Amino acid sequence: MPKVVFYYFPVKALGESARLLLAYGGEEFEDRRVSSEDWPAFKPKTLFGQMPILEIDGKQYAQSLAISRYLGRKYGLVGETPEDAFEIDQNVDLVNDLRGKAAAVDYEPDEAVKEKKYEEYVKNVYPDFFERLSAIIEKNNGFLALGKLTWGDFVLAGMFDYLKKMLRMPDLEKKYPAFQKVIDNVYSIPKVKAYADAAPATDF
Ligand SMILES: N[C@@H](CCC(=O)N[C@@H](CS)C(=O)NCC(=O)O)C(=O)O
Repeated sequence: MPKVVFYYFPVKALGESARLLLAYGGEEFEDRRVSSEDWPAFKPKTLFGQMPILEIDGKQYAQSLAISRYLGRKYGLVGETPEDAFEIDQNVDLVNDLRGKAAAVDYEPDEAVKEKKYEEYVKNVYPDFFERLSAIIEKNNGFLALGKLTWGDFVLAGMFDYLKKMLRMPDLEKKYPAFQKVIDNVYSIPKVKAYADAAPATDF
């Protein structure tokens, strides 16, 4: 059996999707939550100077979406055809675009610029993403693509708390109930639920 170690900060954010997928796959893995104090020493030892990192028998793999896509392929969550895989990728990229917009606001160092940008995005940027993603999920019976469970659902469910924090919308799934359907479809899977129930509590 390969030795699998997953490295990320002690939050869900960009790492939880892989943790949930590893749990879904019934993979024995070491869930290494690297503290911000330990990160500077570990950073130079990582492939791209970033986490998450998936390590399999000592070989490192980087980039959260590539990791989730790989695990999805491994566990039969990529559909049947290249076009199926494309549909998942495009919808995951849309979710990731929303994350990128929210991050551009949340990580803006200048407070005045940040607040201005936030107001602008709340009015002119975020609603379009919410409407599009909700329509996609409704059309797909509560999933992100293909009308069934794919690795894309794990990406959305895994980063949802992080998204809400950056969007400053703690009730996003109440305003757009489609998101809750994806979350329920992922977290109701027994192996995923068992992992999530036992995992350390984190805010996002
Ligand atoms: N595109 C990369 C982004 C990874 C990333 O930004 N990681 C952040 C944490 S969420 C990080 O490692 N920050 C610490 C640093 O860059 O020193 C991915 O999706 O994995």
